[in-house]
Amino acid sequence: MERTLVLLKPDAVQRLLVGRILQRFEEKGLRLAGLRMLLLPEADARRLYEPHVGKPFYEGLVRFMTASPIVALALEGKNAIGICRKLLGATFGSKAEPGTIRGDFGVSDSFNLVHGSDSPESAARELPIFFGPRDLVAWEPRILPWVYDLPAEFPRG
Ligand code: IDP
Ligand code: MG
Repeated sequence: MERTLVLLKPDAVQRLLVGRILQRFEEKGLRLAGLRMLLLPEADARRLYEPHVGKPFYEGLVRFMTASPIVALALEGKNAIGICRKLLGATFGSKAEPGTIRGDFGVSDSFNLVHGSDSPESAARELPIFFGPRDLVAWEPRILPWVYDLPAEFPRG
C-alpha cells in the first residue's frame, strides 16, 4: 500500500467542489488516512513547491495557494500515487482529458483545483508538511477484498 498527498486547492474549496472531488478518490478505491482543512502558511507553500523555485509561475503559485483555505488529504491504496495522478489529469485544465478532475471541473492552467504527489519520493517529502504521525489513521475498510483481491481464505457465501 502507498500513501500520497492530495490537496484540494483554494479554487476547489471556493467553488464548493470539495465533496465531489473527494468522492472521486473514494469511489476509485482509495481511502482516507488523513484529512485537514487549513489556510496554508506561506513558508509551507514555499516548501511544498520548492522544486519550482525560480520558474515564472512560482510566486503566483505561492500567492494562489495561500490566498484562501485548502483541504489536505492523505490517501492510501495500492499504487495510490500513480492512480491519484491519473485521476487528477494533465496539469493544465485546458488540456486535461474529460473524465479527470481537472478535465471535468476546470479550464484554467494555474487554478487547476488539485495537487497530487508525483512519485514516492515526493509523497515522502510532502506528506509531513501537512500530517504528523498522530494525524494519520491506519485502518482498512471491510470492503477492501472486494475492491482489490479476494484472499485465498476468504469465506464462501
Ligand atoms: P502538477 O501540479 O500537475 O504536478 P507542476 O508542473 O508540478 O504540475 O506544477 C505545479 C503547479 O504549478 C500546477 O499544478 C499549477 O497550479 C502551477 N503551474 C504549473 N505550470 C504553470 C504555468 O505554466 N502557468 C501557471 N501555473 C502553472
Ligand atoms: Mg508537480
